[in-house]
Amino acid sequence: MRVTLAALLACALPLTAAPAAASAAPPRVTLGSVIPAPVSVHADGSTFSLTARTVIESPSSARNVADRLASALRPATGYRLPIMAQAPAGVPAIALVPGHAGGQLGAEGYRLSVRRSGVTLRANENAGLYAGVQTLRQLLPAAIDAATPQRARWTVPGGDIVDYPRFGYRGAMLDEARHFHTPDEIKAYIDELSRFKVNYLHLHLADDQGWRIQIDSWPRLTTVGGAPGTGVDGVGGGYLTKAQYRDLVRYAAARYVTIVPEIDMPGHVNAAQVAYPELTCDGVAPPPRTDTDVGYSSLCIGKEVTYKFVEDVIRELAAMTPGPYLHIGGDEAQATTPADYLTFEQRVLPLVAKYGKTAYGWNEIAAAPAASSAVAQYWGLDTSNPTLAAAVAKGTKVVMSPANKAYLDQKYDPSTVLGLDWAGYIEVRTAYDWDPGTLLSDVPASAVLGVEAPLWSETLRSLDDIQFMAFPRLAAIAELGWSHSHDWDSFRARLGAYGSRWVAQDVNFYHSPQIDWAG
Ligand code: NGO
Repeated sequence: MRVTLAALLACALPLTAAPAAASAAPPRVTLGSVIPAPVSVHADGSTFSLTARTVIESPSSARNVADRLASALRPATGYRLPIMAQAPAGVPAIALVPGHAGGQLGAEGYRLSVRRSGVTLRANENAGLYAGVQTLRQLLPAAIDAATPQRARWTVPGGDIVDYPRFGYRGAMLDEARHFHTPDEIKAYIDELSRFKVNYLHLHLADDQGWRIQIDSWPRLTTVGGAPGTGVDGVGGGYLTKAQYRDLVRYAAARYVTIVPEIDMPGHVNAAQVAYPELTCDGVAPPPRTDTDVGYSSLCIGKEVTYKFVEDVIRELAAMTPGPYLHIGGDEAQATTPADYLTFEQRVLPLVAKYGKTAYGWNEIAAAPAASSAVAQYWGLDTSNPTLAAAVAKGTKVVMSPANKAYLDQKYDPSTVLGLDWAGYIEVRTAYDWDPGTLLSDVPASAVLGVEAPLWSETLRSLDDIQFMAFPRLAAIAELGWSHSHDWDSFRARLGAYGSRWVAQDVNFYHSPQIDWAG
């Protein structure tokens, strides 16, 4: 069922007649109607009303969060919501209180208290205040997400929430190489994923079809590798300039999202070799590729120029990436012999550390001893992986992206037009019903940094396409990363209510038949 904005807004109007049918009733927002599920929720039966008199109280140190909160609430309410250091006596406030919120909350946790007289949000760090703001947004009626003023009663259910994440790494990945997505599209995706407290965005910036990030010392990577027509089926093309990348890093950081750049190697390098034929063993440029085959290209492991190229790329990427991780791919190196693969990884993994970053790669890197100080991203279909387990015993950390559960590019069911199906169909429940800490029987939960939901874009061109595949499954993966509890019936009910928020934001999403979409 497609919920229309008109139906949704009708639900939010206080003066409408009784709903015509039960299915048209507005989802009742309770203190627990939040995705991801908070650690503890105690409703007290009171209600806070956001009105034209409400102010946002914030010290200057939390100004960024206050600005984000105000800009989230102003469009639909039409209220001024001024930000001030101290609310005048008797004026209802949403107060942001950074610092000294208790060790249990860590950097990203928060305490939200909603009373009739006002709302108080406490956290140790601004990241925690921002997480709390996302919770508060979900406690208002869904019409709060509309872009223009709505006539509604803006109430928040009263009580207390204490919340902090299960895992420190909660990621999403977007493939910029198969089809390029513009900075504005990436920003729109960041806006949506940060609502679910996702805190890392991994950008897959190079593959066989295209190269999507400016590297000054190798300019043809983008002038050739990012030229028009360098997408799957010859559609699209484009690349991020350094200025655009830095702007994205800043935009993400203002939403407490850290960018993780990936250059895939030693395989998935056809676009680089088209631009620079010296990166092949015979020095002959291969033809450009716009099909979706994998596993046919390899850097030339025995040539010194390979390592000059790799080091230049790593150095330039590290210099514009404040986050801790730099992803060097390493998957599907079928065109590299196993011995060459080890030679390559033993030399390249330490280069990432040389430029001050933690090396991160697909789980194949676990075969190399140098991966003991790296992070390996598990993308397999199995419930054990001896090579990864052996690396973990020596120190490798793991991010879980099992392709048959966490891959957002896989079709929901056989009728899904977009997407691939090599890992199986992934309906919402399949995306939700697993535990990142225990899925791999030979990897202890203590080695798992968290989860990531990759979105490969062989079949995806527009933002609409991205949203349709990501939502609602990204919400499921985000809950696995954040929440300490796991309950399908509860998630299903909260997701059904959340649908009206995507409607209000005009976000395209899959109306899974597994969910009762309210509104
Ligand atoms: C695989 C492959 C990618 C594909 C993707 C499609 C990994 C890590 N390597 O995942 O090149 O785009 O599947 O689902």
